[in-house]
Amino acid sequence: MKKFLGVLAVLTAATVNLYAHNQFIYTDTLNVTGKSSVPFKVIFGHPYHGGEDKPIPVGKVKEKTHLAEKVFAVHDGQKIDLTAKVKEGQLKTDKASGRTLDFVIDSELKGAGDWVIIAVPGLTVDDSISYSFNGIVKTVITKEGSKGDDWKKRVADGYYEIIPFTNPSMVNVNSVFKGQLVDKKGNPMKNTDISVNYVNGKLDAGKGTFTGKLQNEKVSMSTYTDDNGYFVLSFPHKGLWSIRGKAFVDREKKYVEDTSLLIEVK
Ligand SMILES: [Cu+2]
Repeated sequence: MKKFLGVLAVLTAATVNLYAHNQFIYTDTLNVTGKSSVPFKVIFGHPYHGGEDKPIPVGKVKEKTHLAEKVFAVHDGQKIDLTAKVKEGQLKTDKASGRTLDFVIDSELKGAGDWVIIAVPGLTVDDSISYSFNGIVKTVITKEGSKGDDWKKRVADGYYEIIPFTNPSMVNVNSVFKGQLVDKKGNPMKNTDISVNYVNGKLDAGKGTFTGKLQNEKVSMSTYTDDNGYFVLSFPHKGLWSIRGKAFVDREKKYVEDTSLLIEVK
């Protein structure tokens, strides 16, 4: 009997796959030249499943929901607060629908260059596994060509963050992408899990739909940071990918802190 219980415990632990979960910020393209309004969605789920995904509600703890703790953009070294623009949204897949946090950048898009977008959605509880997630999500949009170095700077003081060495809007298929994972104080995080998910379907940020499947294989991968917090990846498909650093896990309290970066591969 004892032996039987032991096996059962292992099986239960194995089904809680914290590596596959991915909370990320989404917009249809990071190249926003010619656009005056860009919609964003903070999404939680398993984007590599494509339209078969069952989204996890963002900003929901038990029956209570909240909007984002903080959302901001950095452009030309200036911080622009977007928190008040956040609204509750939905993502409808072929199988299910789930709560998202939505916002639009429009009047802030004056001029050219890069806008680094950071969202801190706040605590979310995934009821299906009763784990709490506290993530921070990031991306970079570029208008009329990259300008300056906002995109490769540490911008989210006080939070975990992935810092890219290639502009996230200018990554090429099968080329080398290097990034660094830092902790809340900005120190490199060594030997930390980096998991990567392909947005494997047609996701429309404006309509809030996620349908179909683009690829059957090579839609998720993982690696670890080195002693200096660096990691290297190469992306097999064109499209959008979410890179996630699993910064902190407390299995006893069922609590996870992580950070993600959305990139576009051409
Ligand atoms: Cu999962």
